[in-house]
Amino acid sequence: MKKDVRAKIAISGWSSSCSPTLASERTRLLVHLVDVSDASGRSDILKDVEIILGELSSFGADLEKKPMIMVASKIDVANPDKLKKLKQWSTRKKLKLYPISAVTGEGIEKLKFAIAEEVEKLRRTRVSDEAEVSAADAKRLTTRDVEVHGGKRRSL
Ligand SMILES: Nc1nc2c(ncn2[C@@H]2O[C@H](COP(=O)(O)OP(=O)(O)O)[C@@H](O)[C@H]2O)c(=O)[nH]1
Ligand SMILES: [Mg+2]
Repeated sequence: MKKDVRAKIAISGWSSSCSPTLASERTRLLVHLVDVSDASGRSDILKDVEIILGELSSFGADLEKKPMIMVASKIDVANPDKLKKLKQWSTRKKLKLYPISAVTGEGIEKLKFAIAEEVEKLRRTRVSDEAEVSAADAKRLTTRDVEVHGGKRRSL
């Protein structure tokens, strides 16, 4: 891979002291920002998107399996062809795409609300998953023996 292609993968909660696995545990949602202008000097937008996805997989922490939303950035100076390709790709992958511009502010509020909504949804899903596990645990505890720390067993 060419060095200039390597993206800065900014993952919330991921610092240099944090392993990809820990980052993965802390990450509910990926926001994949794609520059749809010609400022980058790069021509094949979809190839670049796939490279980023490949990089995510290469960490081996299941980051690529996280829910993801797409963002088309620099929409004020978009290359219409790149934008069209990204739209088609996102539709094919069933991913939502939000166009934004840091210069005009277009789409920023919409994106912020969409991120908040998605994260909230994912948070609720996790809480209900945990509730299911607790219910299963409670059921297990109705049997005569329970496992205690240190692997010893005692009767209820
Ligand atoms: N026209 C336009 N320029 C932008 C936008 N966002 C960032 N830039 C400019 O693009 C240049 C490179 O920034 P950016 O691509 O965001 O960061 P980099 O890839 O880390 O260098 C800077 O001069 C920014 O001011 C945008 O939405 N529209
Ligand atoms: Mg850039």
